[in-house]
Amino acid sequence: MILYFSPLACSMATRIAFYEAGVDAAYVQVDTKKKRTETGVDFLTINPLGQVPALATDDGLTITENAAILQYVADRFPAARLAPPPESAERVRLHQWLCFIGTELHKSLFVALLDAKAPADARAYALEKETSRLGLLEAHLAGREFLLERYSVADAYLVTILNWSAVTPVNLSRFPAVKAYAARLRSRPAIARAFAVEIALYEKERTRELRT
Ligand SMILES: N[C@@H](CCC(=O)N[C@@H](CS)C(=O)NCC(=O)O)C(=O)O
Repeated sequence: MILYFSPLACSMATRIAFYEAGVDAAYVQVDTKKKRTETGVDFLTINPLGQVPALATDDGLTITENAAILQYVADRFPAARLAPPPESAERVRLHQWLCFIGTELHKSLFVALLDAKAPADARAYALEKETSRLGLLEAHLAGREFLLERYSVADAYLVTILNWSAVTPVNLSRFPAVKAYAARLRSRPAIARAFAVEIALYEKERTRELRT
């Protein structure tokens, strides 16, 4: 299995899922600005949108979209218990949280704040979503360890996205349960390992960009 990723991007959630499941996947780094893989392949031939993550499976599928990839990985390696059983009520909740993270947090709140080329109005509009979106999460996470009854791929995705608050005006101090959750999850071995690997790759990429 090959994960096409970019350091510290949303694709890190799938790396975390692989580490949790003890899967020996291959990782191919993508320059999402140039749309090329580190091996020189035109990434648009793999994902026409040029976005990570993309997952090439051993049986010949290419899957895009975090919600689909994360559930595929969880179902492919059920012993790791990264998702509730298919068709259970908890599985519906997992799907709900994956969609919430992907649309309400990742796209609505964070994308404009991470894009240096986004107009000031777009950034302000995005930041207006902070109170309602993170407020909902705050109410849900107060007194809970994970998004669901137990750890799942939704937590891997959420901790990846919340990390972006460090480089945006999103202020987690206003949401103490969310802040504590993110700090707690970051000490989970698979998550700490994924962060260590991807921070090193991110810094390497930045150094290379500054030199060129
Ligand atoms: N809807 C996609 C969005 C993926 C996405 O936005 N990926 C970002 C990195 S976090 C990306 O590749 N951005 C580069 C681009 O949009 O050109 C998903 O949920 O997987």
